[in-house]
Amino acid sequence: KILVIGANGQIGTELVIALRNKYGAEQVIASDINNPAYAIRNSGPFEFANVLDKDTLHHLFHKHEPTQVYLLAAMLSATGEQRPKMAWDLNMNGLLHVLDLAVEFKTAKVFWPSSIAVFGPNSPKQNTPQYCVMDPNTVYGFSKLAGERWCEYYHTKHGLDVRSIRYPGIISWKAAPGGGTTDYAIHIFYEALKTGTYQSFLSANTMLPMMYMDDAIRATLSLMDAPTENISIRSSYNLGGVSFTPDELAAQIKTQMPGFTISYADNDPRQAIADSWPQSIDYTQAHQDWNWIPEYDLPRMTATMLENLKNSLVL
Ligand code: VAH
Repeated sequence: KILVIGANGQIGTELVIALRNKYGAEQVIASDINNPAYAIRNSGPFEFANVLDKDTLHHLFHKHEPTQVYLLAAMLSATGEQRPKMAWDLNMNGLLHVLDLAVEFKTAKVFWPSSIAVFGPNSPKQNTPQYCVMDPNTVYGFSKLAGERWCEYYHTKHGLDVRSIRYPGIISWKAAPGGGTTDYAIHIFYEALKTGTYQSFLSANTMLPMMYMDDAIRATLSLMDAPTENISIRSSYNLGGVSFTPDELAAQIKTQMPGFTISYADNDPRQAIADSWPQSIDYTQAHQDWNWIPEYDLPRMTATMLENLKNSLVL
């Protein structure tokens, strides 16, 4: 069995779908603190779980004896700055509960997402390397940095096969994002189709590392399928896709929707968060260890997002 904790989230929803396609629906237990989202409600088993309630989690591990666990429950960067202590508690103690239970129940593999938010104002901005100065100044960022240290520690001290990816901003349409700084690059597509215009909360030239969800899911499954001897990074792998600015994204949308217009709000608190992050990521290690190559560039991502949103019910 495979247990996905945080199944209702932006990534969790699509991981459940991908894992059910790969292993069979009945093999993948989706769990979350809230009711299952539409996309996963009728496609396989679901369990309520609050990742901070270790007793409930213990019961789930005992009942299902998962061979793999994917922990996606977390509070993202923007929301984390509004509720810093809750973000720290959820992101840190949720991970520690899962690491402890995975050791206790001898779970074969654990996946835990980190983020390019682990880099900070003094990290190199271009082609940010796997190892460099990391001074994240958001609770989300340093909770992910501390989480990486815990993952490596549980691998070293307990032999736990825990694997992790520093996701860039992820663009998708199947499930809404929750409180991220990069979410402008999702909202823009909904607004383009609904109203033909979008006011970006990040400034025109804010360059950020991004990735279309299908690439992110493929990277995750590639990492988890790789032979353990190929895994040279037990903190978290840098992962890159495509970097762009709001202005570049708007220009790409205009190639398909000539009437689309973008405007820019100023002094949104998320601007400072974005300015503390890298602009592009060096993912050499992921390429060397498990052959990572992104497949979605900006034109393909834009065309795919518009096409799917036009046909979906969410507008
Ligand atoms: C956020 N989408 O904005 C997340 C991600 C790199 C960005 O961690 O917080």
